[in-house]
Amino acid sequence: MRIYRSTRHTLHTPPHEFYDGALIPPYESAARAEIIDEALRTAGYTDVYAPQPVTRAELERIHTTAYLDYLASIYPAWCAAGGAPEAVLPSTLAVRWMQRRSTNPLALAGYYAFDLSAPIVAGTWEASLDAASMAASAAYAALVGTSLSYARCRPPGHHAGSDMCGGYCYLNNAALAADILSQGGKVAVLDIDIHHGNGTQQIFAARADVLFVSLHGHPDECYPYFMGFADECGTGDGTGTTLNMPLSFGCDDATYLSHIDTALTAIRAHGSSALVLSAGFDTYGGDPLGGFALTQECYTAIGMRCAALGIPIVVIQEGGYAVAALGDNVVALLDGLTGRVR
Ligand code: SP5
Ligand code: ZN
Repeated sequence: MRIYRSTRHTLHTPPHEFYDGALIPPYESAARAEIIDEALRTAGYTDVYAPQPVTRAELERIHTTAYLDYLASIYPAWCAAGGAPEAVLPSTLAVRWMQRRSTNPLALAGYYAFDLSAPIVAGTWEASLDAASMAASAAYAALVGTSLSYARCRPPGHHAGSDMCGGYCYLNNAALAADILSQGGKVAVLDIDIHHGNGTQQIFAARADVLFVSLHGHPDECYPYFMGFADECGTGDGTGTTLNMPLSFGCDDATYLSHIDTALTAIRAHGSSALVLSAGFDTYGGDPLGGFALTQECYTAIGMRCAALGIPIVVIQEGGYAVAALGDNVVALLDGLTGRVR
């Protein structure tokens, strides 16, 4: 198993996030990556690779040119326009019947975001590019025969749509990996973060060659609230290749694994030749941003079931905010995927 990682994520260290009315220290922190790296080392997962830089052309297959230009340039423009240097974090969002694009940097921040959970600082673009590069490198490795890779992406990506950031996400790492893998045939994305992968769903909504399957907290009670319902099935050519499985808070291992089995049946039926596992661990019992009750053992069980597909797997790190348990939970998933018994 290959591990892709780097230390450039530390360039993305926002001072705060806006959370249900308050500015708080960010849940999505560098400590998350550090505890994962330490747990992988301790567990003997040491086949570590540095990513090759993702190209602009690869990114433009899933994100718009204007959005990429925005991410690359907004921080200094925001500061020059009088925005607080602490972070680009908009006060006004473009929503429904007010969506005219502005050229004012203070307004653009509200045009390219769907929430206030994606603050941009000086190093956010560089860190996001590095995370995307890990996902792309892992996908290319799979295309030439690597059966399993884990991209320790930070910042995460599954909330980022073609032209919007949100939910700690800027570039959609899992979508990038899936798009690259689609050069080799049909691909499935299985999203197991507790939050619906709204960005990934939007990017692939109209594509029949990429199946998007998500298990997540029901939108009635769980972020991102406005998407992820069971009746969203895809659009146009992609009708039938989006499968949402919203689950109630309190979900336990047995309930979760029965839905994983349903997801894997759909992936087999699609004829996918590779799997992207959008792996969030905020389903863990006690996660401060979660509401499910999964145990560490459940991640091993998920991994074993995915491995039984018998196709190459690229694991993309998404959420997980019970930091003390995060490293062990990642190792548990990888143990299941590799068939390693401890
Ligand atoms: C990648 C990822 O996991 N992003 C998650 C972003 C969550 N953003 C804020 C969620 C606010 C929900 N408030 C629920 C209170 C639970 N105690
Ligand atoms: Zn999440």
